[in-house]
Amino acid sequence: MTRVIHTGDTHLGYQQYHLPQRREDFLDAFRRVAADAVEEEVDAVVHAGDLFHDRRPTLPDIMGALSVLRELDGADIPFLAVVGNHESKRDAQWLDLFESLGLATRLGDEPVTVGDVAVYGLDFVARAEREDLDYDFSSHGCDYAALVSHGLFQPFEHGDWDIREVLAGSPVRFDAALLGDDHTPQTRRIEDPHDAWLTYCGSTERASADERENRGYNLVVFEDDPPDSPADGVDIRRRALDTRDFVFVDVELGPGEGVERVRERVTQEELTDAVVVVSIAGEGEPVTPATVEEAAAEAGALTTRVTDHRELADERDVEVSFADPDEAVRERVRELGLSPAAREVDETVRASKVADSNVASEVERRVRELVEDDETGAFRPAEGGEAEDAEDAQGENSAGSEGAEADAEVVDPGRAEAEPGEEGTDSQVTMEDYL
Ligand SMILES: [Mn+2]
Repeated sequence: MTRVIHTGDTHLGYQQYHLPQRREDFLDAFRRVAADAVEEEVDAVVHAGDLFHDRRPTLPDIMGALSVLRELDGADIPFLAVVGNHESKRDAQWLDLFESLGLATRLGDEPVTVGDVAVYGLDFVARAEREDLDYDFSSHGCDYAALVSHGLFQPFEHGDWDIREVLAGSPVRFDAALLGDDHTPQTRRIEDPHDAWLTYCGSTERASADERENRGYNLVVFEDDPPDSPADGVDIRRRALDTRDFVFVDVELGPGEGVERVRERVTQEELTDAVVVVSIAGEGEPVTPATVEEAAAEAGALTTRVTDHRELADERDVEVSFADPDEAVRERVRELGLSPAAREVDETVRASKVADSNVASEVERRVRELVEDDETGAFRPAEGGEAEDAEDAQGENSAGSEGAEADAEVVDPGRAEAEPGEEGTDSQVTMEDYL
Protein backbone atom coordinates (compact mmCIF):
# COMPACT_ATOMS: atom_id res chain seq x y z
CA MET A 1 0.00 0.00 0.00
CA THR A 2 1.30 3.44 -0.91
CA ARG A 3 -0.05 6.51 0.87
CA VAL A 4 0.67 10.06 -0.16
CA ILE A 5 -0.60 13.42 0.96
CA HIS A 6 -1.70 15.56 -1.96
CA THR A 7 -1.63 19.25 -1.11
CA GLY A 8 -1.18 22.52 -3.00
CA ASP A 9 -2.07 26.21 -3.21
CA THR A 10 -0.29 26.91 0.04
CA HIS A 11 0.32 30.56 -0.93
CA LEU A 12 3.10 31.16 1.58
CA GLY A 13 3.80 34.84 2.02
CA TYR A 14 0.29 36.02 1.35
CA GLN A 15 -0.28 38.85 3.79
CA GLN A 16 -4.04 38.77 3.35
CA TYR A 17 -5.86 41.90 4.53
CA HIS A 18 -2.39 43.41 5.19
CA LEU A 19 -2.25 41.38 8.39
CA PRO A 20 1.02 39.76 9.50
CA GLN A 21 -1.14 37.24 11.37
CA ARG A 22 -2.62 36.08 8.09
CA ARG A 23 0.82 35.64 6.62
CA GLU A 24 1.64 33.42 9.60
CA ASP A 25 -1.61 31.52 9.09
CA PHE A 26 -0.58 30.41 5.61
CA LEU A 27 2.70 29.08 6.95
CA ASP A 28 0.93 27.42 9.89
CA ALA A 29 -1.38 25.56 7.51
CA PHE A 30 1.63 24.23 5.58
CA ARG A 31 3.27 23.25 8.85
CA ARG A 32 0.14 21.33 9.89
CA VAL A 33 0.06 19.40 6.62
CA ALA A 34 3.68 18.40 7.19
CA ALA A 35 2.97 17.47 10.81
CA ASP A 36 0.10 15.23 9.66
CA ALA A 37 2.38 13.67 7.07
CA VAL A 38 4.92 12.85 9.76
CA GLU A 39 2.29 11.55 12.15
CA GLU A 40 0.59 9.45 9.48
CA GLU A 41 3.95 8.23 8.19
CA VAL A 42 2.90 8.76 4.59
CA ASP A 43 5.26 7.76 1.80
CA ALA A 44 5.44 11.23 0.26
CA VAL A 45 3.95 14.70 0.20
CA VAL A 46 2.96 15.72 -3.29
CA HIS A 47 2.54 19.47 -3.87
CA ALA A 48 0.50 20.63 -6.88
CA GLY A 49 1.89 24.16 -7.14
CA ASP A 50 1.57 27.65 -5.70
CA LEU A 51 3.71 26.92 -2.68
CA PHE A 52 4.42 30.66 -2.68
CA HIS A 53 1.92 33.41 -3.29
CA ASP A 54 4.40 35.51 -5.19
CA ARG A 55 7.22 35.03 -7.62
CA ARG A 56 9.45 36.96 -5.28
CA PRO A 57 8.84 35.61 -1.81
CA THR A 58 10.54 37.46 1.01
CA LEU A 59 13.33 35.96 3.07
CA PRO A 60 11.04 35.06 6.02
CA ASP A 61 8.71 33.20 3.64
CA ILE A 62 11.62 31.22 2.23
CA MET A 63 12.93 30.46 5.71
CA GLY A 64 9.43 29.37 6.74
CA ALA A 65 9.15 27.03 3.76
CA LEU A 66 12.61 25.63 4.50
CA SER A 67 11.74 24.92 8.13
CA VAL A 68 8.70 22.89 7.08
CA LEU A 69 10.61 21.03 4.38
CA ARG A 70 13.27 20.17 6.98
CA GLU A 71 10.58 18.59 9.18
CA LEU A 72 9.59 16.34 6.31
CA ASP A 73 13.18 15.59 5.47
CA GLY A 74 13.88 14.69 9.10
CA ALA A 75 11.10 12.11 8.90
CA ASP A 76 12.39 10.82 5.53
CA ILE A 77 9.25 11.90 3.72
CA PRO A 78 9.99 13.09 0.20
CA PHE A 79 8.45 16.39 -0.93
CA LEU A 80 7.58 16.19 -4.63
CA ALA A 81 6.28 19.27 -6.37
CA VAL A 82 5.45 21.20 -9.53
CA VAL A 83 5.52 24.94 -10.17
CA GLY A 84 2.27 26.91 -10.17
CA ASN A 85 1.28 30.09 -11.92
CA HIS A 86 1.68 32.32 -8.89
CA GLU A 87 5.31 31.48 -8.35
CA SER A 88 6.65 30.62 -11.78
CA LYS A 89 9.65 32.57 -12.94
CA ARG A 90 11.22 32.60 -16.33
CA ASP A 91 14.55 31.30 -15.13
CA ALA A 92 15.22 29.07 -12.16
CA GLN A 93 12.39 28.24 -9.81
CA TRP A 94 12.41 28.33 -6.02
CA LEU A 95 11.72 24.65 -6.16
CA ASP A 96 15.10 24.17 -7.84
CA LEU A 97 16.76 25.84 -4.88
CA PHE A 98 15.01 23.49 -2.47
CA GLU A 99 15.98 20.57 -4.70
CA SER A 100 19.60 21.66 -4.66
CA LEU A 101 19.43 21.58 -0.87
CA GLY A 102 18.08 18.02 -0.98
CA LEU A 103 14.73 19.10 0.48
CA ALA A 104 12.46 18.68 -2.54
CA THR A 105 12.13 16.95 -5.88
CA ARG A 106 10.82 18.78 -8.88
CA LEU A 107 8.48 16.48 -10.77
CA GLY A 108 8.63 16.20 -14.53
CA ASP A 109 8.79 13.76 -17.41
CA GLU A 110 10.89 11.20 -15.56
CA PRO A 111 8.96 9.14 -13.02
CA VAL A 112 9.73 9.47 -9.34
CA THR A 113 8.95 6.17 -7.66
CA VAL A 114 7.02 6.27 -4.40
CA GLY A 115 6.18 2.73 -3.26
CA ASP A 116 4.07 1.25 -6.07
CA VAL A 117 3.42 4.58 -7.74
CA ALA A 118 5.28 6.38 -10.52
CA VAL A 119 4.77 10.11 -9.98
CA TYR A 120 5.16 12.62 -12.82
CA GLY A 121 4.74 16.37 -13.01
CA LEU A 122 3.55 19.00 -15.43
CA ASP A 123 4.16 22.60 -14.31
CA PHE A 124 1.56 25.26 -15.06
CA VAL A 125 1.46 25.68 -18.85
CA ALA A 126 0.55 29.10 -20.23
CA ARG A 127 -2.28 29.10 -22.73
CA ALA A 128 -0.08 29.94 -25.71
CA GLU A 129 2.17 26.93 -25.13
CA ARG A 130 -0.49 24.28 -24.73
CA GLU A 131 -1.02 23.31 -28.35
CA ASP A 132 2.63 22.60 -29.07
CA LEU A 133 3.23 20.76 -25.84
CA ASP A 134 4.99 17.40 -26.17
CA TYR A 135 4.22 14.82 -23.58
CA ASP A 136 7.57 13.14 -23.10
CA PHE A 137 6.70 11.10 -20.03
CA SER A 138 9.13 8.18 -19.79
CA SER A 139 7.80 4.72 -19.09
CA HIS A 140 7.81 3.17 -15.63
CA GLY A 141 7.65 -0.24 -13.97
CA CYS A 142 5.19 0.58 -11.19
CA ASP A 143 1.65 -0.65 -10.50
CA TYR A 144 0.21 2.85 -10.70
CA ALA A 145 1.02 6.19 -12.30
CA ALA A 146 -0.01 9.63 -11.08
CA LEU A 147 0.34 13.01 -12.77
CA VAL A 148 0.73 16.13 -10.64
CA SER A 149 -0.17 19.39 -12.37
CA HIS A 150 -1.30 22.96 -11.85
CA GLY A 151 -3.96 24.73 -13.86
CA LEU A 152 -7.70 25.20 -14.25
CA PHE A 153 -8.75 22.02 -15.99
CA GLN A 154 -11.96 20.81 -17.54
CA PRO A 155 -14.09 18.79 -16.93
CA PHE A 156 -14.18 20.82 -13.71
CA GLU A 157 -16.08 24.08 -13.70
CA HIS A 158 -13.98 27.17 -14.63
CA GLY A 159 -11.56 24.93 -16.51
CA ASP A 160 -9.85 26.44 -19.55
CA TRP A 161 -7.96 23.33 -20.66
CA ASP A 162 -9.15 19.76 -20.73
CA ILE A 163 -7.03 17.44 -18.63
CA ARG A 164 -8.49 14.57 -20.67
CA GLU A 165 -6.56 15.94 -23.65
CA VAL A 166 -3.38 15.72 -21.63
CA LEU A 167 -4.16 12.18 -20.48
CA ALA A 168 -5.08 11.11 -24.03
CA GLY A 169 -1.86 12.57 -25.46
CA SER A 170 0.40 11.04 -22.85
CA PRO A 171 2.40 7.90 -23.60
CA VAL A 172 1.97 6.95 -19.91
CA ARG A 173 -1.46 5.87 -18.71
CA PHE A 174 -2.24 7.84 -15.56
CA ASP A 175 -4.59 6.42 -12.95
CA ALA A 176 -4.85 9.70 -11.07
CA ALA A 177 -4.30 13.39 -11.79
CA LEU A 178 -3.46 15.24 -8.57
CA LEU A 179 -4.18 18.86 -9.34
CA GLY A 180 -3.69 22.34 -7.96
CA ASP A 181 -4.84 25.87 -8.88
CA ASP A 182 -8.56 25.61 -8.23
CA HIS A 183 -8.84 26.37 -4.53
CA THR A 184 -12.09 24.42 -4.28
CA PRO A 185 -11.52 20.79 -3.38
CA GLN A 186 -13.26 18.46 -5.82
CA THR A 187 -12.84 14.92 -7.06
CA ARG A 188 -14.20 13.08 -10.10
CA ARG A 189 -13.70 9.81 -11.80
CA ILE A 190 -13.62 9.75 -15.60
CA GLU A 191 -13.96 6.92 -18.13
CA ASP A 192 -12.64 8.77 -21.14
CA PRO A 193 -9.86 8.50 -22.42
CA HIS A 194 -9.55 5.82 -19.73
CA ASP A 195 -10.58 5.06 -16.17
CA ALA A 196 -8.87 7.60 -13.91
CA TRP A 197 -9.35 9.88 -10.92
CA LEU A 198 -9.08 13.65 -11.15
CA THR A 199 -8.81 15.62 -7.96
CA TYR A 200 -8.14 19.13 -6.70
CA CYS A 201 -6.94 19.15 -3.11
CA GLY A 202 -7.98 22.80 -2.56
CA SER A 203 -6.04 25.50 -0.78
CA THR A 204 -4.80 25.05 2.79
CA GLU A 205 -5.85 28.53 3.96
CA ARG A 206 -8.58 30.77 2.62
CA ALA A 207 -6.84 32.88 -0.01
CA SER A 208 -10.11 34.70 -0.60
CA ALA A 209 -13.38 35.13 1.25
CA ASP A 210 -15.06 33.08 -1.49
CA GLU A 211 -13.41 30.00 -0.07
CA ARG A 212 -16.06 29.28 2.50
CA GLU A 213 -15.69 25.52 2.90
CA ASN A 214 -13.25 24.14 5.43
CA ARG A 215 -9.72 23.87 4.14
CA GLY A 216 -7.77 20.65 3.92
CA TYR A 217 -5.78 18.29 1.73
CA ASN A 218 -6.10 14.83 0.19
CA LEU A 219 -4.83 11.55 1.52
CA VAL A 220 -4.42 9.30 -1.52
CA VAL A 221 -4.04 5.55 -0.99
CA PHE A 222 -2.92 3.15 -3.71
CA GLU A 223 -3.83 -0.41 -2.72
CA ASP A 224 -1.50 -3.35 -3.16
CA ASP A 225 -2.10 -5.64 -6.13
CA PRO A 226 -3.96 -3.26 -8.42
CA PRO A 227 -7.31 -4.49 -9.80
CA ASP A 228 -7.90 -4.85 -13.55
CA SER A 229 -8.66 -1.19 -13.70
CA PRO A 230 -6.00 0.33 -11.43
CA ALA A 231 -8.27 3.32 -10.68
CA ASP A 232 -10.34 0.86 -8.61
CA GLY A 233 -7.35 0.52 -6.32
CA VAL A 234 -7.03 4.26 -5.70
CA ASP A 235 -8.76 5.81 -2.71
CA ILE A 236 -8.89 9.60 -2.30
CA ARG A 237 -9.95 10.99 1.02
CA ARG A 238 -10.16 14.55 2.19
CA ARG A 239 -8.60 15.56 5.47
CA ALA A 240 -9.61 18.76 7.21
CA LEU A 241 -7.15 21.33 8.51
CA ASP A 242 -7.70 23.47 11.55
CA THR A 243 -7.27 26.97 10.13
CA ARG A 244 -8.12 30.52 11.19
CA ASP A 245 -11.85 30.93 11.85
CA PHE A 246 -13.75 32.79 9.19
CA VAL A 247 -17.21 33.91 10.23
CA PHE A 248 -19.51 34.55 7.29
CA VAL A 249 -22.51 36.74 8.01
CA ASP A 250 -24.96 37.20 5.16
CA VAL A 251 -27.57 39.78 5.99
CA GLU A 252 -30.66 40.41 3.89
CA LEU A 253 -32.05 43.74 5.02
CA GLY A 254 -35.75 44.45 4.86
CA PRO A 255 -37.25 47.91 4.31
CA GLY A 256 -36.34 50.27 7.13
CA GLU A 257 -33.61 47.98 8.48
CA GLY A 258 -30.06 49.24 8.73
CA VAL A 259 -26.84 49.11 10.66
CA GLU A 260 -28.50 48.01 13.90
CA ARG A 261 -29.75 44.83 12.26
CA VAL A 262 -26.32 44.13 10.75
CA ARG A 263 -24.59 44.74 14.06
CA GLU A 264 -27.02 42.47 15.84
CA ARG A 265 -26.43 39.64 13.38
CA VAL A 266 -22.66 40.02 13.52
CA THR A 267 -22.37 40.09 17.30
CA GLN A 268 -24.50 36.93 17.62
CA GLU A 269 -21.49 35.00 16.38
CA GLU A 270 -18.37 33.92 18.22
CA LEU A 271 -15.84 36.36 16.78
CA THR A 272 -12.69 35.94 18.86
CA ASP A 273 -9.64 36.14 16.57
CA ALA A 274 -11.84 35.48 13.55
CA VAL A 275 -11.88 37.04 10.11
CA VAL A 276 -15.44 38.33 9.81
CA VAL A 277 -16.91 38.55 6.33
CA VAL A 278 -20.16 40.48 6.21
CA SER A 279 -22.28 40.55 3.11
CA ILE A 280 -25.28 42.88 2.93
CA ALA A 281 -28.11 42.46 0.45
CA GLY A 282 -31.78 43.34 0.20
CA GLU A 283 -33.18 46.79 0.85
CA GLY A 284 -33.01 49.02 3.90
CA GLU A 285 -30.92 51.98 4.88
CA PRO A 286 -27.30 52.72 4.05
CA VAL A 287 -24.83 50.97 6.34
CA THR A 288 -21.51 52.49 7.31
CA PRO A 289 -18.95 49.65 7.24
CA ALA A 290 -16.92 51.31 10.02
CA THR A 291 -19.80 50.89 12.47
CA VAL A 292 -19.98 47.16 11.75
CA GLU A 293 -16.20 46.80 11.91
CA GLU A 294 -16.11 48.54 15.28
CA ALA A 295 -18.73 46.24 16.76
CA ALA A 296 -16.87 43.15 15.53
CA ALA A 297 -13.54 44.47 16.78
CA GLU A 298 -15.05 44.98 20.23
CA ALA A 299 -16.14 41.34 20.15
CA GLY A 300 -12.54 40.32 19.47
CA ALA A 301 -12.51 39.88 15.68
CA LEU A 302 -9.12 39.91 13.98
CA THR A 303 -10.50 41.87 11.04
CA THR A 304 -13.84 42.55 9.39
CA ARG A 305 -14.68 42.98 5.70
CA VAL A 306 -18.04 44.43 4.82
CA THR A 307 -19.46 44.14 1.30
CA ASP A 308 -22.66 45.95 0.53
CA HIS A 309 -24.14 44.36 -2.57
CA ARG A 310 -26.97 46.82 -2.66
CA GLU A 311 -24.77 49.64 -3.99
CA LEU A 312 -24.02 47.63 -7.09
CA ALA A 313 -27.55 46.49 -7.78
CA ASP A 314 -29.00 49.30 -9.88
CA GLU A 315 -25.78 51.09 -10.69
CA ARG A 316 -27.03 52.37 -14.01
CA ASP A 317 -29.92 54.24 -12.52
CA VAL A 318 -27.97 55.88 -9.78
CA GLU A 319 -27.80 59.66 -9.94
CA VAL A 320 -24.21 60.67 -9.41
CA SER A 321 -23.79 63.43 -6.91
CA PHE A 322 -21.00 64.85 -4.81
CA ALA A 323 -22.58 63.10 -1.88
CA ASP A 324 -21.25 59.82 -3.25
CA PRO A 325 -17.78 60.35 -4.72
CA ASP A 326 -17.08 56.60 -4.90
CA GLU A 327 -20.05 56.07 -7.15
CA ALA A 328 -19.02 59.08 -9.24
CA VAL A 329 -15.62 57.49 -9.81
CA ARG A 330 -17.16 54.12 -10.64
CA GLU A 331 -19.48 55.75 -13.14
CA ARG A 332 -16.64 57.61 -14.81
CA VAL A 333 -14.43 54.52 -14.98
CA ARG A 334 -17.24 52.61 -16.65
CA GLU A 335 -17.54 55.27 -19.30
CA LEU A 336 -13.87 55.13 -20.14
CA GLY A 337 -14.20 51.85 -22.02
CA LEU A 338 -11.00 50.54 -20.48
CA SER A 339 -9.50 47.22 -21.49
CA PRO A 340 -9.89 44.34 -19.03
CA ALA A 341 -6.22 44.79 -18.07
CA ALA A 342 -6.67 48.52 -17.42
CA ARG A 343 -9.76 47.84 -15.35
CA GLU A 344 -7.80 45.35 -13.32
CA VAL A 345 -5.08 47.94 -12.75
CA ASP A 346 -7.70 50.46 -11.74
CA GLU A 347 -9.24 47.94 -9.37
CA THR A 348 -5.85 47.18 -7.84
CA VAL A 349 -5.10 50.85 -7.37
CA ARG A 350 -8.41 51.88 -5.89
CA ALA A 351 -9.76 48.81 -4.10
CA SER A 352 -8.73 48.41 -0.50
CA LYS A 353 -7.56 44.84 -1.00
CA VAL A 354 -3.99 45.80 -1.84
CA ALA A 355 -1.90 47.88 0.53
CA ASP A 356 -0.68 51.16 -0.95
CA SER A 357 2.90 50.03 -0.63
CA ASN A 358 2.15 46.88 -2.64
CA VAL A 359 0.21 48.49 -5.45
CA ALA A 360 3.14 49.00 -7.81
CA SER A 361 4.45 45.45 -7.49
CA GLU A 362 0.99 43.92 -7.66
CA VAL A 363 0.22 45.82 -10.87
CA GLU A 364 3.56 44.79 -12.30
CA ARG A 365 2.91 41.17 -11.39
CA ARG A 366 -0.51 41.10 -13.01
CA VAL A 367 0.60 42.81 -16.20
CA ARG A 368 3.57 40.49 -16.47
CA GLU A 369 1.27 37.49 -16.02
CA LEU A 370 -0.99 38.71 -18.79
CA VAL A 371 1.98 39.27 -21.09
CA GLU A 372 3.49 35.89 -20.28
CA ASP A 373 0.18 34.13 -20.77
CA ASP A 374 -0.14 35.96 -24.08
CA GLU A 375 -3.50 37.40 -23.08
CA THR A 376 -3.29 40.21 -25.61
CA GLY A 377 -7.07 40.50 -25.64
CA ALA A 378 -6.86 41.87 -22.12
CA PHE A 379 -5.20 45.02 -23.46
CA ARG A 380 -7.92 45.79 -25.99
CA PRO A 381 -10.33 48.51 -24.94
CA ALA A 382 -13.76 47.32 -23.96
CA GLU A 383 -16.51 47.61 -26.51
CA GLY A 384 -19.36 49.92 -25.74
CA GLY A 385 -17.23 52.38 -23.82
CA GLU A 386 -16.87 55.96 -24.93
CA ALA A 387 -13.27 55.60 -25.97
CA GLU A 388 -13.10 55.55 -29.75
CA ASP A 389 -9.81 53.82 -30.27
CA ALA A 390 -6.95 52.33 -28.38
CA GLU A 391 -5.01 55.60 -28.24
CA ASP A 392 -7.94 57.34 -26.66
CA ALA A 393 -8.37 54.58 -24.18
CA GLN A 394 -4.75 54.92 -23.14
CA GLY A 395 -5.00 58.62 -22.62
CA GLU A 396 -8.14 58.11 -20.61
CA ASN A 397 -6.44 55.37 -18.70
CA SER A 398 -3.84 57.62 -17.16
CA ALA A 399 -6.52 60.20 -16.46
CA GLY A 400 -8.39 57.52 -14.57
CA SER A 401 -5.31 56.65 -12.59
CA GLU A 402 -4.81 60.25 -11.62
CA GLY A 403 -8.32 60.37 -10.32
CA ALA A 404 -7.52 57.38 -8.20
CA GLU A 405 -4.55 58.93 -6.50
CA ALA A 406 -6.67 60.27 -3.74
CA ASP A 407 -6.88 56.71 -2.51
CA ALA A 408 -3.53 55.30 -3.45
CA GLU A 409 -0.43 57.39 -3.88
CA VAL A 410 1.81 54.84 -5.45
CA VAL A 411 0.52 55.12 -8.97
CA ASP A 412 3.21 55.21 -11.57
CA PRO A 413 1.76 54.03 -14.86
CA GLY A 414 5.29 53.53 -16.17
CA ARG A 415 5.82 50.66 -13.77
CA ALA A 416 2.69 48.98 -14.97
CA GLU A 417 4.40 48.41 -18.30
CA ALA A 418 6.34 45.56 -16.67
CA GLU A 419 10.06 45.40 -17.20
CA PRO A 420 10.50 41.72 -17.84
CA GLY A 421 14.28 41.78 -17.85
CA GLU A 422 14.54 43.45 -14.50
CA GLU A 423 13.13 41.15 -11.95
CA GLY A 424 14.43 41.60 -8.49
CA THR A 425 15.74 45.13 -8.66
CA ASP A 426 13.94 46.07 -5.48
CA SER A 427 14.87 45.19 -1.96
CA GLN A 428 13.47 41.68 -2.13
CA VAL A 429 15.80 38.74 -2.35
CA THR A 430 16.11 37.17 -5.77
CA MET A 431 16.76 33.59 -6.65
CA GLU A 432 20.14 34.52 -8.06
CA ASP A 433 21.29 35.67 -4.63
CA TYR A 434 20.83 32.14 -3.43
CA LEU A 435 22.15 29.96 -6.19
MN1 LIG B 1 -3.38 29.07 -6.11
